[in-house]
Amino acid sequence: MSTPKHVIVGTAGHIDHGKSTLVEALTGTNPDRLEEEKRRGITIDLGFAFLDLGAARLGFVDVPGHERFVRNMLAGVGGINLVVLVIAADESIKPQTREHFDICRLLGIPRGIVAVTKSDLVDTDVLGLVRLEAEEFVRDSFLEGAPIVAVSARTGAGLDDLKRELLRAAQSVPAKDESRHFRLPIDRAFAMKGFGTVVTGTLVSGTVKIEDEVELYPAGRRVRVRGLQSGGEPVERAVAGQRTAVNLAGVEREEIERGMVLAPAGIFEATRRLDARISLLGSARGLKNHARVHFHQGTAEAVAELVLLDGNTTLAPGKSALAQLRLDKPVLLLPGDRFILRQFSPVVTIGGGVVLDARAPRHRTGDAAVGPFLETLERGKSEEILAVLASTSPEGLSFQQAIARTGWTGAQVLQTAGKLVAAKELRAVSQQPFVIATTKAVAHSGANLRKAIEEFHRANPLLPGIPKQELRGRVGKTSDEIFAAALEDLVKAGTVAVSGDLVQRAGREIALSAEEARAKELIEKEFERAGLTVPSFAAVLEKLPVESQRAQKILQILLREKVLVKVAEDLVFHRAAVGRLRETLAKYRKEHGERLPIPAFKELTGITRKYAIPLLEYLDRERVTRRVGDERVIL
Ligand SMILES: Nc1nc2c(ncn2[C@@H]2O[C@H](COP(=O)(O)OP(=O)(O)O)[C@@H](O)[C@H]2O)c(=O)[nH]1
Ligand SMILES: [Mg+2]
Repeated sequence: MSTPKHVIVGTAGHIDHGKSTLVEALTGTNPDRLEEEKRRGITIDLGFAFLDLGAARLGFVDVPGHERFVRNMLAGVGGINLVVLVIAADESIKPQTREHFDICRLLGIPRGIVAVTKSDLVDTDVLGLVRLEAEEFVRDSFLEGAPIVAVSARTGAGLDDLKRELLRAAQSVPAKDESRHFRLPIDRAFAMKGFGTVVTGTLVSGTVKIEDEVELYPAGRRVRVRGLQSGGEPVERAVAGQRTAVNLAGVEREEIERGMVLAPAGIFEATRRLDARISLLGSARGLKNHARVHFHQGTAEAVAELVLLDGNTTLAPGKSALAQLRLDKPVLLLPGDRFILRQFSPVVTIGGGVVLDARAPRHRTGDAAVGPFLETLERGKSEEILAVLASTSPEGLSFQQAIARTGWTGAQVLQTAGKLVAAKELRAVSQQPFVIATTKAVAHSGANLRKAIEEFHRANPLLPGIPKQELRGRVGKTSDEIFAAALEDLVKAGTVAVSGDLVQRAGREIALSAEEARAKELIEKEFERAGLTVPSFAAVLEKLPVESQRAQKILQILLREKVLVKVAEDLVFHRAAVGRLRETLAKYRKEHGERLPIPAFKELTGITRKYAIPLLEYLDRERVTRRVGDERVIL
């Protein structure tokens, strides 16, 4: 037998229209769980119940109908994929029928069924009329053409029909996606004796299993999943589309509140600023730029300031616009999340929207790039979305950042990046960590790099090249990864050469002026003539036709060309002298054996102790000799 499909069914409709009674009639569970609810006979908070239909397991979220409790309704309705819109036959459509229905439309709930309840209270004529009204009411919405089932919880009439329709709808409704990142918006938290902290919610995507380490957003707390229940049963693993209770280790009940979200640890970041497409209900008043509104997403709610991004001062009823929402507290949001907006006061539902950028920057007024950018996020293919995110990240986009910005899985990011790299739009500028950047950004950085190298050569004609670190500093705002890729490109293209730590224009020869060339010759001669009794450099400089700074550079050139050999700081020999010394030592070894006392060395070379020691140390480093006690051994 295949595993049953898990579907969350929500009720919606006006108070006293029989929602809770219907859930009880279907499932046997009275969803009014609070004492106060039982006593007052109304649903204040969310109630839960389950119905097993074989091929589908339905988790019911029974929401309150009273206008004062719409915010509780919103906390429950966020995770549902099937709605039962309840309309009492004796009252037909009432204010919260409309408001709940608006909310379902704004949240993009894909499917539903209309239940005309309390059919026992009216005759067939009235029932027919209410049916017509219901049909009319849902025209041009996701419920157009949906089954309308008359039921009575009192007589049981129509309940089997309703179950049949529920099963049919459950089978065809798109399943919540198990392969996506795990997210569980918390709707309740309580402490259970012997267990500790338990939270419940609808698992809206992904899966979670016992022992997983998860994060409590926005608190940023890492917590461990100690136990799991779904559908009232203990399970090892819960999957998207299930009502889920999670027993958490490492956190107190008091630290948790409705609106927090459990999600994978260390990937996401809660946000206080988001860009979105919002739409205003036709029944709402116009919404002014910078208006304050109530924001509801998942089980979270916040007060938001709304900034219209199209430059208009008002959003007209029935219209949609791009807007930035600035929240009074952080909420974990991902692109594609739907939310509801309610008027600040009096509190009524006025519209909703969909998150386009959950990590939105502040925009400059009249920034013309914002609209097209958000429209790409809204409607673009995944390649377009990743490309536009990379192009607005001058430092490149890391794998982690790409996941956090898109909400995609790692596999989806890699696949999309792969396509863009193949199309040469993006470059993987680093594999470890994986960082992508636009080909344009790398080329731009390359151009800056060449310019900086040229400038360096112009300013320092006698230096072979610019140290990498200095070059990195000169090319300005780019990441190490883009810099490295750009440099590699230039080397591959044969434009630039790197030797050791130095970067230079490829094929560059140091051009010396006649005077400098003459100075170079003089320096070399002076050292060659001196042999091992080298002059001080200052003494050599005095005789030169160039000033000392240039002479220093010429000395560097001679060292690089290995004409001169640096033995110690301020102690330089001509290579011929060193060569002769090696020969002398080889000869000595043949004649006197390998042992070489220091006085013998001094005698042999005719140099003072001041030079003898650094020279011997140099020979040790060069493995011509080796120190043994006070003596040297010639190798
Ligand atoms: N006659 C009749 N009364 C019903 C039926 N279903 C619910 N009721 C009554 O309607 C009232 C409100 O029901 P309830 O389920 O609490 O409504 P809710 O506010 O929509 O959850 C209660 O007194 C119920 O007993 C029905 O099918 N027939
Ligand atoms: Mg109720």
